Amino acid sequence: MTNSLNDIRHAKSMIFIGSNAAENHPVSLLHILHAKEVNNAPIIVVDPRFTKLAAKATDFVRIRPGTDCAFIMGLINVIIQNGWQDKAFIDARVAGFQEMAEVATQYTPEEVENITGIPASEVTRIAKILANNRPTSLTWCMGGTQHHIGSSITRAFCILQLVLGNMGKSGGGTNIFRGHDNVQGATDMCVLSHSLPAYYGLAEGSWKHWCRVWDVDYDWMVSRFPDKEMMGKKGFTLARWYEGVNQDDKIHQQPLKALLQWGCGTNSNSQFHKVKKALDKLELVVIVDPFPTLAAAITESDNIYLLPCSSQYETSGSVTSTSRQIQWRDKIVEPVHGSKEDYDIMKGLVERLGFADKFYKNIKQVPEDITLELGKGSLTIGYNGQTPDRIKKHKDNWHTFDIDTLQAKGGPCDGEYFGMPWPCWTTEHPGTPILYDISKSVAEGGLPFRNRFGQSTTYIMSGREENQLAAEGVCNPGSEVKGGYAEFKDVVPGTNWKTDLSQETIKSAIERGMAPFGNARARCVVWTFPDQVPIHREPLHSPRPDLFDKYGTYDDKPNHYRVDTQYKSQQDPNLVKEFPFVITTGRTVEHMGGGAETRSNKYLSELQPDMYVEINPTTANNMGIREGEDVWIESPEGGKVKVMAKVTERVDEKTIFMPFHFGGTLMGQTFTGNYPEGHAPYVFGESANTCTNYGYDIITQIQATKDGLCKVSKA
Ligand SMILES: Nc1nc2c(c(=O)[nH]1)N[C@H]1C(S)=C(S)[C@@H](COP(=O)(O)OP(=O)(O)OC[C@H]3O[C@@H](n4cnc5c(=O)[nH]c(N)nc54)[C@H](O)[C@@H]3O)O[C@H]1N2
Ligand SMILES: Nc1nc2c(c(=O)[nH]1)N[C@H]1C(S)=C(S)[C@@H](COP(=O)(O)OP(=O)(O)OC[C@H]3O[C@@H](n4cnc5c(=O)[nH]c(N)nc54)[C@H](O)[C@@H]3O)O[C@H]1N2
Ligand SMILES: [Mo]
Repeated sequence: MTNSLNDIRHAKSMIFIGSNAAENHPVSLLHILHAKEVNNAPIIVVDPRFTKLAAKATDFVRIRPGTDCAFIMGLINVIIQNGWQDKAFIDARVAGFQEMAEVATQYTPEEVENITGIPASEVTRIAKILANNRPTSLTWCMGGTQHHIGSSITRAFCILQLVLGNMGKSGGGTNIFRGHDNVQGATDMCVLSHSLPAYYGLAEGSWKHWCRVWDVDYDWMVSRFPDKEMMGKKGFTLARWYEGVNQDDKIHQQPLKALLQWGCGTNSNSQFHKVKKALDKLELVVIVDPFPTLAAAITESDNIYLLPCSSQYETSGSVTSTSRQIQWRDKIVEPVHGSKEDYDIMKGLVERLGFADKFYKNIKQVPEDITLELGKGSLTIGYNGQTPDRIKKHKDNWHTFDIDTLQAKGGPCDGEYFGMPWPCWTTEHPGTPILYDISKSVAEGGLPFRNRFGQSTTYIMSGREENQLAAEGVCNPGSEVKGGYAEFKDVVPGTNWKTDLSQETIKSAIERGMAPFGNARARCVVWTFPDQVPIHREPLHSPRPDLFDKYGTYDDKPNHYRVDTQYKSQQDPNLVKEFPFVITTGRTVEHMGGGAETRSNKYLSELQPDMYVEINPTTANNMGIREGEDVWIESPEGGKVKVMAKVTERVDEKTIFMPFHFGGTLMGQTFTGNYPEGHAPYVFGESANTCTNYGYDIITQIQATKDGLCKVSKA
């Protein structure tokens, strides 16, 4: 999130695309509705469904799932054709604009209508609203990402904001409302398979950096891997761990024998029936969770251990909010029912694996020393200025911060921003409330765009050479260099701002009024991606095979996160004949994720006791289906669920929607008897993910759980 939830109060218009914040981020509505009421800011909601957020919108745009990139490129095209782009901003701070604009011309309003189902006149009308009401705050959530072109879609969102000149401005920005509590922190620590913490990647220099932070010998680290190639190779993703066992798609490493799930709902994986098959085959499954979770019930072999851990109320430590704020949590009660804190379980595991002398030798006081260690290493994102003492001071004085600006007025935190939003470069820095804002000095929380990709580039697409640094005279106030500059290095010989643990490099940059990471342009062209400029590609399983010639998918990608991944070989033009409905999935306010927590809460279970599928009344009438009756939903991958019909105009005639919070029943068989006695959730049902299709983003491997095809029939 470039801005913050609170900063949305300054928006002059808002666009939510693939976000149902009214159900999934209800607290944010406080700020969204403030902007609507006080600034008279229009709210545009782009969603295949008329959601609870759409009910608060001024403009609802119904879109066919998986076609957002075409819509956004269409908006960009209309904006440029009418000369509504922010020319000064683009000239000063954007790279690759020409190449991108050329691609956008293909997406005329009529072509956008053909692809997305949004009337051409609406495309032009929405573009005009955005042009006339700047700055716009743009929010996307999972409706934008869970597609095989999710990374192109999200890049298109960012480019739209660049074209309108809405980046680095209060009331503007790209504001991705994050998922779980502390998921921003989890992402920053990279609890993922493709990078070391803080986005350092897996290069040799990255390993050496973290070895220095952990005070672990680099050669010892190398000796832990079969070879150096494996050390630098991305691992399996959570979305496809089960391929390591089932190998329906060929894998490129040893088969998996054991699985440790630490706070994971299991039924959150697409093609869930394949997950169950893998769970049964594994030699060892360990679950660390406050609840037994579905894995415990659904696994039929006796290979499973449950390690009950405490919840957030029974532990303390630092967490990172969606607005990049670091916050301190105090323990409310001691762990109940003999559960242990996550820290204790982790320590016990590390001790038994024999690594405690390596990784725990500098951790004396838990959790303060952990926060300090991750801050010491995470220089890339400026986690070093937020010491436990400062974070606790913010918690104790939260009432001194202004709701509009997030800045403290007087008191012990005077002038600082709440939670010292990262990057917070030094222990004197106030935090960065808005990323890429050049109206303030870097020492006061301003920043330019980051220089990461060299200083000049010749585009492969056009052969044009362009300087990647910001234009002359474009910089934060007080900058010693009046214009673009490269990242800082060699202040301490042999290091750069990311690897200099003394932090002298960072300090010297700030003293000179400059950003440690340089002052560059934001890129519209990513020359290392398969689509250098975002383009539309039809969902793998699409209801529009007539578009495959022009907007087909990628070639299959072998050895992608260690798994051969299918694209073209999945895009079968005949599939729609047998599976004519588009399936999309998501959330409801009453439940959370896989539902282990909320279906174990009797009040929430009472509010939403049933698994259901949303079906349009016309579709239901044509099939003779009544509200509350059971229907079968079947996927092309062999998954099949029997669920209750919720007949509603929220969805159109070609689309169905299922929440993914249920579990306990799999293709008609119920497993709730397998929970430890007294631990089965109050309510259970089929999992939507038994019907989600094959499909993974070409860059991130996120599962395509928001588009796909299915068959619907009366049960
Ligand atoms: N109550 C509750 N709150 C939650 C969660 C929860 O489970 N329950 N989960 C948390 C987590 S982990 C996350 S990641 C966030 C997610 O928050 P959201 O992303 O808002 O949640 P979803 O309901 O999955 O999807 C949002 C919307 O995307 C729409 N959509 C589907 N396909 C498309 C498409 O192709 N294009 C567009 N434009 N829209 C599409 C869906 O109809 C849905 O209304 O919520 C967090 N908050
Ligand atoms: N079809 C479909 N599938 C989806 C999605 C979708 O929109 N549609 N969304 C995807 C997204 S965005 C997400 S984030 C995933 C979510 O999927 P999961 O993360 O698998 O789902 P949750 O149920 O939120 O799982 C969190 C688990 O953590 C446990 N937990 C809570 N607090 C603690 C704690 O302090 N310590 C430990 N150790 N455990 C704790 C909970 O009891 C729960 O079992 O689902 C993904 N899957
Ligand atoms: Mo999420």
